[in-house]
Amino acid sequence: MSTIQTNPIDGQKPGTSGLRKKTRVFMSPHFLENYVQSIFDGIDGVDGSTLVVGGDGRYFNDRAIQVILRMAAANGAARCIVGQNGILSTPAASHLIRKRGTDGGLILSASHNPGGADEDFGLKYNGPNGGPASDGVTDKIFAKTTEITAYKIIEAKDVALSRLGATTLGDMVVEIIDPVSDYADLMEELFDFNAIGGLFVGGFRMRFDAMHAVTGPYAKEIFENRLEAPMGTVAHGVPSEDFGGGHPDPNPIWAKELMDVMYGEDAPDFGAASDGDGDRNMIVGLGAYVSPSDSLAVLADLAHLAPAYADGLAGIARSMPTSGAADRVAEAKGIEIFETPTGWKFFGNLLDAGRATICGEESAGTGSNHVREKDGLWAVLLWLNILAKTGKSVSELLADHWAKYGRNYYSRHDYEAVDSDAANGLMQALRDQLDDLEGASFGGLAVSHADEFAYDDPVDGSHSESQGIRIFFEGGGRVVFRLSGTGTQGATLRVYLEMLETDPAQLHHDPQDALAPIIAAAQAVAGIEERTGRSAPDVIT
Ligand code: VG1
Ligand code: CO
Repeated sequence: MSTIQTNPIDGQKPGTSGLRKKTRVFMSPHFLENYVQSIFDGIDGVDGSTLVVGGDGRYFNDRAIQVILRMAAANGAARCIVGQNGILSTPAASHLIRKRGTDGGLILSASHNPGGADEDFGLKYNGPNGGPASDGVTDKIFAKTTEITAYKIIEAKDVALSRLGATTLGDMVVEIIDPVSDYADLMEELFDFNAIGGLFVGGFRMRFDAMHAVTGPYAKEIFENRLEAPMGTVAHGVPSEDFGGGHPDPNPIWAKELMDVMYGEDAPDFGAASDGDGDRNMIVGLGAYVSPSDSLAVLADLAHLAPAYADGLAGIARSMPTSGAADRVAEAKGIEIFETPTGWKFFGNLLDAGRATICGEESAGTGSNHVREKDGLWAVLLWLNILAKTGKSVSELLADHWAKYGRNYYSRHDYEAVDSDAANGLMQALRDQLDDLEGASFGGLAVSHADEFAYDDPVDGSHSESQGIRIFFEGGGRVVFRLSGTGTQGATLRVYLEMLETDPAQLHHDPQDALAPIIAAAQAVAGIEERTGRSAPDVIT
């Protein structure tokens, strides 16, 4: 074993979901090693521990895993459970951590960010409950990065990641497992596979776009093998190091090919996609794109149609920028609704405590208490289970939902790679004028309330500040301003726009049209163009 002297790494504060950097940063001398040692030290060591290790298969995934394994061995870990060829989707990793009762795991992914030598890489630690490290643990890991002086690693040959079974590395056991089977078994327990399979027997057609990312093998096993959907139901199902040169982000912009199919001639009945690491989902029916916030609300409303949720939900949790659609479902059901900061780590305590059963984010993440991550294929299967049990189409279910609860028109406008000082200046200016906003009017919309979101965890009492600026308008509109914590270049300003509509005659507009007054008010109140030099967002979802 070697102890290698090193120096602290500057400013490597993990963001919304672990540490994300340009791949070349992770590949630079000692960088990955320093961060891995900081994780091990931040969780008080891994002596005698069992860890799950796997990633989304992007460029550098396999090399990084070899380094992590040699370091885990040097730090005294007893066992690492690794997905074959280094592959594990994020929800599958979360499930394995829980199922095998391990001390946590390391997940290698930059999620929906592109992959490749000149693109993005990421690494995060998930704890024994299977969920992303809490803010407290993340702070400890960050503190270690600023004081690290040495890391431990053994010298050894590469582990053959393709060979199933157990081998040893130093004194540590490395167990290579099939990344798909445990996860597919779990899905089969949660959902009514007979009912869903019946859809396909009846001629129901679906297209699942794996976007050249990690869900390909999972989707093929679940849809084409276990549910016997026709071969070819899964598109772009072979994971590639650079996601086929694409941007594995399941939204109408980056999954345009799927949108074109679903809105084209001879479209299938149902379309879905997932992201780089398999935790996000996009749902689109025949000519009916489902916004993630609506998806959360519909799934929460009808989850009892799936066996795992037949007894109802304990509560629903949504991130603050997610629309209020789920709130009215919770109200109608008489169950608790929680509003948390952005990022799945904030749902963990609520799920562990049995307070929430289903959680979701506006960024195409939905999940439940079956794991401690959002789960793309889980959401697709719950939709299919609901379609099978109701016999309705996606557009019928949406229409029913809006008729019953009203429609929260919703959109997110992203301004990417903005100059960091300009973005911070914009946020600070908003912060400074919060007290003066109440009662002020922007393009005819009066502000009813404005604040900066902070969260007190109802389970452990921890407090998180500066989680986004919210401006509420008279009549049910809202805009939220927030800076992304997952980008790797400059700052990304996210502007979340929402408007509640309950008039039955006004439920079928294009969201951008319905939101036009809110969009104008958002631009006016924040001075987006003056401060960032951008006259339009880069991505509208
Ligand atoms: C984004 C999303 C957030 C999500 C996070 C991780 O964070 O807005 O909702 O939890 O990505 O998603 P940010 O800080 O860039 O807005 V992913 O699929 O890692 O795993
Ligand atoms: Co993801």
